Amino acid sequence: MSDHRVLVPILGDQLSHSISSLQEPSKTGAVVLMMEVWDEATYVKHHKQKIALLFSAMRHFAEELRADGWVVDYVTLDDPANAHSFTGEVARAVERHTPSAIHVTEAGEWRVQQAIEEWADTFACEVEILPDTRFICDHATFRQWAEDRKALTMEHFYREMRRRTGLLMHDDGKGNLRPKGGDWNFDKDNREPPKGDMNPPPVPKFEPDAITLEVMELVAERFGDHFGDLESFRWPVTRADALVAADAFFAQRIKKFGPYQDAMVHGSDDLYHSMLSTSLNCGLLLPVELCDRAEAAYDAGAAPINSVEGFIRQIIGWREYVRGFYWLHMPGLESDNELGATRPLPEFFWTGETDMRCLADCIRSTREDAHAHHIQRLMVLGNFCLIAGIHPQAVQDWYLAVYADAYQWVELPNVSGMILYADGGKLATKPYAASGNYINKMSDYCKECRYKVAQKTGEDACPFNPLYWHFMETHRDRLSQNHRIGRIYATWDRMGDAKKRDYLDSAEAFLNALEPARPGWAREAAKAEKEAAG
Ligand code: FAD
Ligand code: DLZ
Ligand code: SF4
Repeated sequence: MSDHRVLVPILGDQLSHSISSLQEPSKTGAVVLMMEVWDEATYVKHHKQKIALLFSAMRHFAEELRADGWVVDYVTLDDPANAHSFTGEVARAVERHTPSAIHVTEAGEWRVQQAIEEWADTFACEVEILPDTRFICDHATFRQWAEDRKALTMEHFYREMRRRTGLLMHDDGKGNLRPKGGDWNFDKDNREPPKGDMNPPPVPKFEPDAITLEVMELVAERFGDHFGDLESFRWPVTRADALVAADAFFAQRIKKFGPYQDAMVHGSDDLYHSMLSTSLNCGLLLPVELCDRAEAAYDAGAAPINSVEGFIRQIIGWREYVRGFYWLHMPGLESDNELGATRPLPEFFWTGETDMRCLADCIRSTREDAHAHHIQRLMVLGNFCLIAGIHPQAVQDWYLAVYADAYQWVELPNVSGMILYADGGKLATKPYAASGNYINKMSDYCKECRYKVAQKTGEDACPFNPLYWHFMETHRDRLSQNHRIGRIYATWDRMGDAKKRDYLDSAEAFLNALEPARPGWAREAAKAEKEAAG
């Protein structure tokens, strides 16, 4: 029997030395359990780089813990006795170590949390589930904030988080806490279209070390049929590397992060974005430390307020808000489909083979880097899924599978709420539907596209144009009542019947020609494979 009495399972997105489960037990009285498990790697068929990122970061983190004096029991995927699931592996570890207690930090995802909550009944030891203190807002606080409100407006939540953390706040000399820069929100200054001579400084890339190379070999062998390129893997996999990436962002790119936040340039995935979400979401970096650094850049005069406020808003505003929203609305959020969308995801979301240059480029960067930046996810890929009426679960599975930063708590509110309006407007007050005009204004995509952005109908028209009006017409009953979007129907009605018919026919011709994704990519395929394997 082992002397170690507390078992501390650390999940793949809990790779922070400050994680709550590591704070209480003494190093000599604990065994840390880390598990590479088949079920987590395949419940959707994650991008190869996402699996490589997590396995490599987990292996590096285990080494760091050992160097720090912890006893770590690390189960690799190719362990012949691997039980394939978190609960199965904890059961094996309980047999090996006979702990008197399990201390675990709450899971990021609802599905995993359900499993953890059953451990107290499954195992003959005490199970303590600790809060994830890396987030600023705990579940109870978000619930309380949401309880008294009719609308869950992100901006109101964000201001509370500013007051609570003191980030970008100062005393006005009369004892009042005021936002730095004189305003709470500078979003209006963050909508510059791209310029030809932007030249963003390059994002640091990290050559795979021996651990990463070994993991990449494993991923190529075991997950070769998953979406995405593997050889181009260059993500940070340790805190030290993630700090190098953060240093580069704060030294070189944050200055222009704000103005070009919504810009899109063909062939350029990162522009002035931080590219830190993969490190943040698995725990290599912490949200508050990044916000502190952004504020320090502002205080030192090294970055303007619109960039710094925009960055901090994404993190203590949107990131915290979507997490609270997710836990408030799960499990229903997963199956919400307010607009009754039924179309399967098109095959080109996996192959990138489409003449729509904007979509092809976003899918290219998704395949090459397991990343696309926010406005690509929202206004190109997401906008297409919304106005083409793609089934929410197909869209959720795609986003969850293809991005290296995707975990359901952050992916689902963005997909169901922000892009698809599948939650019926709980998150966004109106659907973010747009024609080709928006993409043309904010990108250089349209100039060389086979479709003509200025053409409204017919075979050469930018498909976003007829799809936009087709979507508006399809959901007229509901959307004409929406005060933020309803007025658009006056424009539609002024077009007259023939023009309207033209739009609707063009959209239907385009939609009818879409090839649905072949089975094999997403959740259904993973389920069928698991059943076939017994
Ligand atoms: P930056 O542009 O540098 O932004 C800084 C940070 O702000 C990000 O690292 C991220 O932590 C946070 N952030 C920004 N926007 C959001 C947002 N809407 N929700 C939550 N956090 C935000 N982000 C994820 O981390 N995981 C996801 O699975 C994910 N899925 C998305 C799906 C859709 C449909 C949309 C529209 C957005 C999604 N986002 C997701 C948000 C955003 O696109 C990514 O966080 C961002 O592109 C990551 O790149 P970055 O680190 O360079 O971000
Ligand atoms: C995403 C993922 C993958 C691919 N693999 C593992 C794994 O093998 N072991 C692990 O501990 N976590 C993994 N994860 C993350 C989990 O699926 C899940 O997203 C987090 O535990 C949050 O609940
Ligand atoms: Fe995309 Fe339309 Fe522009 Fe082509 S013309 S790049 S399809 S928005």
